[in-house]
Amino acid sequence: MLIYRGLSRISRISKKTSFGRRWLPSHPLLSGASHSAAAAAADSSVKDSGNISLSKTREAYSWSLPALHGIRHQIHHQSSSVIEEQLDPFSLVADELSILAKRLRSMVVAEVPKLASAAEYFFKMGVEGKRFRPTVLLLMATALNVRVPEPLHDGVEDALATELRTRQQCIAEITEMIHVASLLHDDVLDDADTRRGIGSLNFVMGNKLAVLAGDFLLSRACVALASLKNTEVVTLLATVVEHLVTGETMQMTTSSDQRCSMDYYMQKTYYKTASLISNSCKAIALLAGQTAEVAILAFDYGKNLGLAYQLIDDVLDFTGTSASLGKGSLSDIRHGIITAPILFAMEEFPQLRTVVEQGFEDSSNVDIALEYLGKSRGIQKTRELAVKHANLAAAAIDSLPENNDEDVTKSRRALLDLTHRVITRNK
Ligand code: GRG
Repeated sequence: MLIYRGLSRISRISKKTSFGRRWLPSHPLLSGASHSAAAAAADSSVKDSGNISLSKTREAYSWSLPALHGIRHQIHHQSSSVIEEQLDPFSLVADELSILAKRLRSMVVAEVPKLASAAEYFFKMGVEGKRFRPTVLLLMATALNVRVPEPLHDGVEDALATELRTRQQCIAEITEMIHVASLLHDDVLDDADTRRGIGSLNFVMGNKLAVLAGDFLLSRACVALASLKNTEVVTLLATVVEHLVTGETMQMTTSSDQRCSMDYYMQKTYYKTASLISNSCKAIALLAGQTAEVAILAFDYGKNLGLAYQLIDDVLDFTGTSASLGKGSLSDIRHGIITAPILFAMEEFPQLRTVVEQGFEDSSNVDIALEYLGKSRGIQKTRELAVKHANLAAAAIDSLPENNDEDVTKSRRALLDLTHRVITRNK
């Protein structure tokens, strides 16, 4: 599919402004036809979500998928010319990201010194993370740009465009504050000791300050949100916070059936990962005065990109940067969190369910689960599902109303490029 996609992109790009095309049929190896019923159910379950030291063992279970690697290689090869033609999505918004980073640092300044140093912790230069969300949002803002056909009075058009951009940047800032707040609380709940390559805030300053810093960031996000004076946008982002809390609670309070359900997993994944980016994309569209139809396409892009991102994250937790099973941190399974690769493996090997039900406090159960996973197509099927969602995200961009503006075209291309990067990333 991606091979074809790479080619279809090249032809699309050669036509420069034609974004109205859907992907061509899938490559058999990555085909949706091989999707299990569970994957299909998982997909439909999130359709309406908007409304809604194991070294020895690791060696033994070394897993690889040569055919898939071959394809992946071809994806890179095929699309490299495209990428050369395109600007890197992150470079496209690099200057604006620096402005955003500076503004964020000023937005999280607190009165009390301890709270100030806690709140600014992950906004300091070098520990800002991948900035995936603000990049998507700034690109989306440009991708949905509509030029006023009749120029208004001198300077008025520019002033309006500048004001809109500032309001859309504000959405990116709010999104980052909510994201970092959720990371701080998540690390407390998981008793994590590292984050973004440094000590987690709870590890460095203790749980209490980490929770308070998260609350503080949320309150600053609320103030910024209120300043936009747009109740629909306020509702979207307030719902995101509810989703984050719901997703986290779903993860920590599962019954045995829920833990083994792909529907449940996909719903939780939407709440924990995809809701923030999907609703923020929609907010960008609403602020631009776009139609409900375009706002839904923006939402669909964010939702499917977010789901693809998390599915690959779940693969990388098992494989790390290599394709060998057990090379990842195995953090999810060791914490008893069941993700897509294990759920797919369980479809092939129902006996794995007994191991899942026993839990993973006993590390030999982790070894057994890895053994089943290695014999199954769990990793491959998870990748296939991620590809499917990445393609749905790309299809949303393809369905946007035609626009010949050069900046709009570049940003839409960059958003398409991100759908590719999300599924080929290895970190
Ligand atoms: C306080 C809003 C709030 C929520 C409390 C703890 C909790 C409820 C929710 C947890 C949400 C969570 C941490 C979801 C995981 C999302 C995710 C994919 C995080 C990793 O994002 P990256 O890879 O990280 O973009 P960087 O570090 O690059 O920003």
